[in-house]
Amino acid sequence: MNNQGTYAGIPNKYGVKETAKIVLIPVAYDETSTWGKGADRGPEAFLEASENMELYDIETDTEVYKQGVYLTQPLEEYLTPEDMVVNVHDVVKTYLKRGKFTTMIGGEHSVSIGAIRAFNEEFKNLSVLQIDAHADLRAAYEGSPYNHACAMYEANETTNLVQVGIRSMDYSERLVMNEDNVFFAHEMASDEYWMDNAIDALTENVYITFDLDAFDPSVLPATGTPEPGGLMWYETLDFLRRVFSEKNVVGFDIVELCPHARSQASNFTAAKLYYKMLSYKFLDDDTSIDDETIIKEDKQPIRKLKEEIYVNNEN
Ligand SMILES: [Mn+2]
Repeated sequence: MNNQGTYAGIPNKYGVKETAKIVLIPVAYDETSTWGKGADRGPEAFLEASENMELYDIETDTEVYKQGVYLTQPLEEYLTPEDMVVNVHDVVKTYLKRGKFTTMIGGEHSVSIGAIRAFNEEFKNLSVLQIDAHADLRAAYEGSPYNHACAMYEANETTNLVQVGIRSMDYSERLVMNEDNVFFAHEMASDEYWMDNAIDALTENVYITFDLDAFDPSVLPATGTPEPGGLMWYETLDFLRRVFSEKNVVGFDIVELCPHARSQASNFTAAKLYYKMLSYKFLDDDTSIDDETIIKEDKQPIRKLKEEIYVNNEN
């Protein structure tokens, strides 16, 4: 990834490290994906789409970027998966120590391992809410415990893991899974109480790891391992808004955006999801519109999307 401007092209004064309440860490990493490669290009496509997104949120009547969003340099170019996990842990920990609301855009799902480790050290009785098509509970895969298929193994051992949207796994994962905390997609389709029950399964402090393949492929096709029968847009927003309102969400990540030239809408879906989650988090803080701030502040110049973001566009 190249050196970059502010998140979403927000005015510089809202992107200052010292004063921003929110930190966004791009992790451009894709070493272990087994099928569709390209999640390392996810952060750049996400940031480009974010720059082309309106910053006023109609539903909440807020402009959450005014809380300040500091965009860090991208984390990338690791020699080993272990190096990646250790570095993500250290960087996330640095911002948690500074009291920042710390968020991350991946990258493949293994980028969450180090982040969850850092949050679990900083927050008592942490729940991890994993929204995902896949259980990701293997202890090791293709020789590594840091494969994306193992992204939640450690969280399952060390936190209260709640899994939502699951519709693909190996039988062996069922043996380590806490099924009271699992909301399978085929059950969610016919259970009108799944949101209540999932929220009841969470403790007060919640870290959300959102794998974009949780969405139905009709909502977001550009992901490394798509699965049919996923979450729709508005039910996802309903659920997230409830989680943010009823629990103390301490941070989150969004992973597995795998940009594709023929489905650029996916980049915008990921960008909007991120902004919605911030809007829900800071709903009670004052970023509502008042007439004195209505004078439009100029956004930064918009970057042009480079062709090389797309790796799967041969056909
Ligand atoms: Mn997944």
